[in-house]
Amino acid sequence: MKLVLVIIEDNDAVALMDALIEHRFGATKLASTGGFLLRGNTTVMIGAEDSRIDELIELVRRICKPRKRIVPQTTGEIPSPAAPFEVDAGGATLFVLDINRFEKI
Ligand code: 2BA
Repeated sequence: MKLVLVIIEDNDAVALMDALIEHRFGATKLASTGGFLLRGNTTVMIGAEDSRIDELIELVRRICKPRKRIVPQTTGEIPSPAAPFEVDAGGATLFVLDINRFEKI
């Protein structure tokens, strides 16, 4: 058993959750905030059998496509007059963790 943490853009969340349901993966969706941009993103926790991890990663790859995004600079919450900058957005950041024990009570 593995726990896969998938951090994605909010824009991709609905499509990914739909695909996870369709492919019968159990998942929990959390609202999260990126440490660099300090903007909302989505973290999805998925517990899955080891044999299904490649299938899961392929699903994420198909739905969460990388793209560029222009981001205004801010000082805390306040927009700054400094030039906006470009970051890679979309795509997904995944962590695959070993799980010692999984129970539903
Ligand atoms: P953020 O930390 O808000 O980062 C958003 C995007 O900003 C990053 O996309 C990257 O393109 C850029 N970026 C991040 N740190 C940077 C830096 N020091 N200098 C220049 N550009 C930088 P991703 O790398 O695809 O990451 C997307 C989101 O995934 C991150 O949002 C964060 O929430 C999470 N993440 C990425 N790496 C992580 C890690 N090692 N541990 C935990 N979470 C991570």
